[in-house]
Amino acid sequence: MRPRDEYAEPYRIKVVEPLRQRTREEREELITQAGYNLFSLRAEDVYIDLLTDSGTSAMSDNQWAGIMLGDESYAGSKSFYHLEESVREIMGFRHVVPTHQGRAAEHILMTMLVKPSDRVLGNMHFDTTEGHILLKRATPVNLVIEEGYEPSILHPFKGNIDLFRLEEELDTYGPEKIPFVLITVTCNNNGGQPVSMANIRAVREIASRYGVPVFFDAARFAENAFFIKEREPGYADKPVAEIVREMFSYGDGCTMSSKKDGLVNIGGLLAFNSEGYYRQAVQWGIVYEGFATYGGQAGRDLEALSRGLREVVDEYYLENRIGQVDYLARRLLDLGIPIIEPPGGHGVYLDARRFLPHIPQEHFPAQTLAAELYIEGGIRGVELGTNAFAHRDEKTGEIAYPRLELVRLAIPRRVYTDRHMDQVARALAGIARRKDSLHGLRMVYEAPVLRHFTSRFERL
Ligand code: P70
Repeated sequence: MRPRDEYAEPYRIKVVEPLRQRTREEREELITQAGYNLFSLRAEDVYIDLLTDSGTSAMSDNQWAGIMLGDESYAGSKSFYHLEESVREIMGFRHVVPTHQGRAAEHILMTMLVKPSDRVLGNMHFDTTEGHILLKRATPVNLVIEEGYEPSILHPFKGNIDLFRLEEELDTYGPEKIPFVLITVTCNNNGGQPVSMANIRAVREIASRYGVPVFFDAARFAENAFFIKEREPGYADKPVAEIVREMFSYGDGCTMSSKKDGLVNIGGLLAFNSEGYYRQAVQWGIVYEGFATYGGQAGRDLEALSRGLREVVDEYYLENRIGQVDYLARRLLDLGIPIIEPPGGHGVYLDARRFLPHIPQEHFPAQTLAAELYIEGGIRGVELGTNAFAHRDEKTGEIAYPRLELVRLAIPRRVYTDRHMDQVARALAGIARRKDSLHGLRMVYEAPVLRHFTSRFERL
């Protein structure tokens, strides 16, 4: 990756969407009305929206042209065949089944292969994946290496699977109880951390010895491949496109939310090498999603995705993308603001525990920081801490707090410039100056499940 000041964005801007920043007084009022929960804000009241990198990408002129050329035929759409060609060329999988989102692809994969009391192994299953595994009354097992849980340990591949634990699981439970291993690239839940090629290859080799297939959650596959090129010995001179094909060559297929590295605003897919898996997926796809050649998407969406998959492996695009995340991370580190290091592929994760050490977990330090970031700069991130992950024991009423109190600043692809990143840094510097006056929040409403989307707070 070249230093950030040696190049500019590898695109120019053809369409713009105006942004307005509410005044500080308005923001104070709006966040109070929203119960200090950023999900309850209207998007137009947000100045820089870093809630998610999912479905928020800016499409290229070539993708927009594809929208006009989308073939809306129910069966055998030309756009489906374009997508199939892209998946074959870019990912190397023979068969593709479109779905309306990533979680729908997970639903189909789990319905095909997971039985009650199975164990589904992975580095760290994403929340929706975990949900679908639990719905099959199976157990999600996270085997990420120990370094993956440590915010300040500098390890180049914090998404790697602990191979010793993998082998132990396979040895204890065997292929009767383990339907497959799922490698999530990059590993979202610990900061968008990459998985190395050596680790992927070793997982494949070990799983094969036990006759267990390997799948990918490919939401951010191109970002993972770029990190391999940057950080793994032997890959510096290999084109990212080749690295992507090698990664997927160790898998039997994948699920994918195309709202991330598909560079589109909606959609997902399943892809396989084997005809057997493909037939099974189509069978369930038809029931839940739609016919095999559209799967809950419009033809134009398939067309845009077929083009996005080709654009996302462009190395100038990836250098600029990952370079922007890195740029924000460096600015924050220079200001002494604690973040997960090294930064991952799709965002910067603030460590609220170290930033606001005087606020105990019961007073929601990460939620406090997220709300203050809105007040200070009109910036919206997402809390990944006590609000999202604390568990209350049904019997004792005791609360188990999560290990990490994070605020994720996810960066949409091709949307904001470094000057927007500078505003994020400026807002955090402003909070740092007055942080001792913050006292945390008290929860005044919570829903029985997935409370963080609708919970409400008051300032302490
Ligand atoms: C995100 C979104 C979605 C996702 C993922 C991986 C590795 C599958 C999916 C599901 C979700 C989100 C979180 C907070 C706020 C808004 C949105 N990740 N696998 O931002 O895909 O959404 O298409 O069903 O990251 O990380 P889909």
